[in-house]
Amino acid sequence: MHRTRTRFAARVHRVASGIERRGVIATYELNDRLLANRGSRRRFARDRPALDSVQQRVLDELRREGYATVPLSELVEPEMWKDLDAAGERFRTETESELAQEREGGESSLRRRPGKEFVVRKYAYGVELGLDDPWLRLGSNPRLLDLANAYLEMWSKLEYVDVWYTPPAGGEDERRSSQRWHRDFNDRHLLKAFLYLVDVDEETGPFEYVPRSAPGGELDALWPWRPLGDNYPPQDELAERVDGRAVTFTAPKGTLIFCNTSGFHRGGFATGKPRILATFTWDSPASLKALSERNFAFRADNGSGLPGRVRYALT
Ligand SMILES: O=C(O)CCC(=O)C(=O)O
Repeated sequence: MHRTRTRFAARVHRVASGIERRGVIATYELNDRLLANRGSRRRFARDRPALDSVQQRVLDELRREGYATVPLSELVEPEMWKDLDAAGERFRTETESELAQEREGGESSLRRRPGKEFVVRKYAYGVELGLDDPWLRLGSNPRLLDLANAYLEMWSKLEYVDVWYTPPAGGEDERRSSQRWHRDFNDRHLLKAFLYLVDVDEETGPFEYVPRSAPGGELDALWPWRPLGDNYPPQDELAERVDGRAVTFTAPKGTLIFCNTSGFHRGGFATGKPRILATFTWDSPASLKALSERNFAFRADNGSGLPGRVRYALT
């Protein structure tokens, strides 16, 4: 009897989660084709950003390969990079002092996410950020936002802003979660940026990417992106199919990597040195309606003077 009831409960659970999945997928597709994204495409089409030659070069490469890199100082005022560099150093010092406390068995307030404990995060989820935050300012900076919008061909939403500290893994550790090849679940209209805050070499867990694997690219049929799809393929099979075409981003501090991470990517398997980076995600309003959740709430202290596309990205 008990056995029968357990089986019955498992079946109910399976059917219920199947229905829930179908509901999430339908909500996403409806918002992509008809509802939320239609309005954001219209807004973009009414007022297309004029890109300068640096932005245009990045956009062309993104469209062709799914990624592009640029020194941040070519995109924003040198003063802004100086402030971010200093803020990155402060995060490093605070994190390293708390990590030392943890090693000695003391309490720490370091933020980590279940399932991806190897990354220490400045914000994780549930923070309130205003434009006094240098990282939010960068994620909503019109030079970056115009690029994201031009790539996605819509007014995008800034979904995620954070700074990550990844200590070197222990000698016995194997690659876990995002250290393994995967497609991001967030959206088919997706752009991420990673700003290296330290020099990243092979021992620092560089970001890696399979060019042209995002939806619409030559390799998009390899375990294709689907809403709520299975986004971690068998790793050996993927490596075989990719056949050495993956790019490894070893690069100096201050490098900004733009990337459509609905294509295959992995990274953060630091072996010898800690990796510190800031990361940003822009995606479509449909994603926020169905597939993803913003990690911050925008505090609009004096937001009334914001350009429309910046306010849209943050709210
Ligand atoms: O840490 C990395 O280099 C990869 C991160 C990643 O997979 C992601 O942000 O989706």
